Amino acid sequence: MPSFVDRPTGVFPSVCSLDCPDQCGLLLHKENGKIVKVEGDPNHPVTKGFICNKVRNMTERLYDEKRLKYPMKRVGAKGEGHFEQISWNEAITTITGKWKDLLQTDSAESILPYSFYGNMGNLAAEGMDRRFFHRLGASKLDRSICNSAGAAGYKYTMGASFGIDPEDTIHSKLFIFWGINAVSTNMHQVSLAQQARKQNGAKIVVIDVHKNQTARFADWFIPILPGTDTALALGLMHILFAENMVDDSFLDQYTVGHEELRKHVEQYDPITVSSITGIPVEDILKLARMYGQTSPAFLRIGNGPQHHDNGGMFVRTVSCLPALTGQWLVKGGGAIKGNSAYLAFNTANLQRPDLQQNKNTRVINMNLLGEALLTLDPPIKSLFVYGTNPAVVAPAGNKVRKGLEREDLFTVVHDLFLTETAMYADIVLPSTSSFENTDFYTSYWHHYIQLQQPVIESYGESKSNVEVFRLLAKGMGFTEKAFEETEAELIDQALDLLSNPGIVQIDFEVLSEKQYVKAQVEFPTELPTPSGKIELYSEKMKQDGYPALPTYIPIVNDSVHPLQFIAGPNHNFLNSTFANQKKHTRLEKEPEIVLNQFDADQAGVIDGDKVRVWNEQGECILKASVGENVLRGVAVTQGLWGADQDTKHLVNSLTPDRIADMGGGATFFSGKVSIGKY
Ligand SMILES: Nc1nc2c(c(=O)[nH]1)N[C@H]1C(S)=C(S)[C@@H](COP(=O)(O)OP(=O)(O)OC[C@H]3O[C@@H](n4cnc5c(=O)[nH]c(N)nc54)[C@H](O)[C@@H]3O)O[C@H]1N2
Ligand SMILES: Nc1nc2c(c(=O)[nH]1)N[C@H]1C(S)=C(S)[C@@H](COP(=O)(O)OP(=O)(O)OC[C@H]3O[C@@H](n4cnc5c(=O)[nH]c(N)nc54)[C@H](O)[C@@H]3O)O[C@H]1N2
Ligand code: SF4
Ligand SMILES: [Mo]
Repeated sequence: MPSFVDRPTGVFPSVCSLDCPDQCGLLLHKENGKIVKVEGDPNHPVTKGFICNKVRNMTERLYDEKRLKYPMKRVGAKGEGHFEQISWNEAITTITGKWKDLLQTDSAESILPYSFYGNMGNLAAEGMDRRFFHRLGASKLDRSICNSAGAAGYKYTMGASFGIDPEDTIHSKLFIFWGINAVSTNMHQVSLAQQARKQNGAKIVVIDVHKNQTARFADWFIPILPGTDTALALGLMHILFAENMVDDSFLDQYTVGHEELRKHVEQYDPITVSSITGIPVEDILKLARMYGQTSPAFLRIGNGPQHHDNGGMFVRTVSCLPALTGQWLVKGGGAIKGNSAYLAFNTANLQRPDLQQNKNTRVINMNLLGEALLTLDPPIKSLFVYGTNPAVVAPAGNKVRKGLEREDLFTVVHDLFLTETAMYADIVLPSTSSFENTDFYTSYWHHYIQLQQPVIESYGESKSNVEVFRLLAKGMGFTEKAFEETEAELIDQALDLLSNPGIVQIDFEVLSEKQYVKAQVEFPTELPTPSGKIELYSEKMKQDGYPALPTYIPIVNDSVHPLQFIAGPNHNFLNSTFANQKKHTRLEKEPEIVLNQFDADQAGVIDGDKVRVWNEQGECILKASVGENVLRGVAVTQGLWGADQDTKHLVNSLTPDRIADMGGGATFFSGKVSIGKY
């Protein structure tokens, strides 16, 4: 059987490689060697043939004339965007030559890899690259930009990222979407909720700082003040205990510390919680009773509230709720924050930490990129960026861009496009798209492992991440077999993990035959917490310097600026991906700032005005959308617009690079701004 690449025409199975929980099964329609249509795979058991508009329009991106075709070197000033074609040989020789010099003059620690999940393929995102940088002895990156505060918080309560199987939520009678804009960011969870609404009369509640697309689809939208969700969760606990809506036998059998918690939450009475959260007392009571009396009740815990100073504690707290009501034992009840622990694979086999030259190498938090480039001593002298676009997505963007301007910094960017970050590179390398690679994918929401085999030829001279790191290893003179292994071998090594019996039957061959396989996994009977139970009280937290019981700690408020600035993602982009495709930007029109009528009046701004948004870090110019879609004191914008359109659209010029309470997480949403008519 010829490979998919060798067959110029046909329909081929694939998987979406974007950083999205749904990880849809796809069908790629090919004519004359080109992909002409991207569709959902109707046989995929969870995503069932439905995909988002972003990816239905993927061919616009795949064959965008702006795609990088060959390696280039910089000929103009950093950030100016003047480059000249070079060969792969020259590119690899230049990079490895520079790095060999740095190993002499400085140390391997002067080199920093900077990557994220632009392609969720495990080999692309955390495979050969890790092997290479381990062997090199480079500084390590703490990849904390997305969900690390929340993951750390969830771990204190539940031990690891175990939630319920989303396929079970079809049985749920109550869906609480808490700080997640699921219509845009987890559309198949919304389809399941919609089905449950039809079949069981399920109710859908959205708790958010913004009346977003998901709030409009909900039965009940509860607006809340930013960063106060922990107080709301504690207030719900107060009522659940006070009105005897808790499951005592579940608490006795499966949890630690419920008596302490019962006492502790007495202070979070509805009046106190209302004054913190901005939610009327009667709504707090109504929500607690709805949650306490509906079964199955499902919580979808989003990424939004954990992008605050107190984000770890929020997730730690909210994930105690299903234990109070015993919902974990009801099919369709419980919660999902993330489900990555079910599909845990053998990262040691894949990433080979045994190759590490320097086990004590420094670790740099990716949220502090600007700070690190500008102030670290010994300095970072070389940066290798792949699968991420920090000039747009990293917090404190003006610092990041200033750091990237450093003349003595040797920057390499591997991407499909000349991104805002690549504009600062000394060497730019073209990347294949995921449809050109072999890789395996593990969703962090559903329980399926999926395979991608190359469907089309590599675009121009582009190369995959795996290939690039193989070439760099060769250029550095690394001779270990680890750098020669094939993609199929890497996949087999990664899926070989006896401690996760749910995946043992899955390997490259099985995946090639079936395309997607559901891991045979179940909610663990003993959780990986110190006690093996759900820790309402956590001794471990106490040791780590946190309150042992869930506690509301307000976000930092040391700013003179009046408005809490929430700059989240939008519907038609995937972070900054697609912000450079015309079709996608046309659908989004232009970046807006959503204001409350009261705040707009105060600033003399009317709907549709161009607004200057500023703080001590920088400024943006956004279009005002005035009304009642946010509470007073809150300003929301959506979309990581690029500099392509206008450098005054870079919303991370305004976001703080403070580090969240847990996991080294980002605090994108805890910043403040002022506004005025432009
Ligand atoms: N279309 C699309 N889909 C995506 C992405 C994308 O860019 N576009 N990005 C992907 C990635 S990497 C991720 S991490 C996920 C993120 O997807 P989500 O989990 O949906 O997270 P966010 O969109 O960051 O924020 C969710 C909601 O939290 C709200 N929020 C902010 N602060 C607070 C608060 O203090 N309390 C409450 N209750 N709500 C608050 C925001 O208004 C927003 O509506 O989506 C993934 N999917
Ligand atoms: N203000 C604000 N900032 C945010 C957020 C927010 O809500 N608000 N969200 C944050 C979150 S949750 C996240 S996860 C980050 C995400 O931020 P990023 O990880 O930077 O995600 P993208 O912007 O999608 O950029 C991914 C890049 O990887 C490239 N790429 C795709 N596939 C490959 C490949 O196979 N190889 C290589 N070498 N490159 C590839 C794409 O072309 C693209 O340029 O942004 C964060 N930034
Ligand atoms: S971005 Fe999400 S919803 Fe869209 S196709 Fe990919 S996995 Fe599916
Ligand atoms: Mo993310």
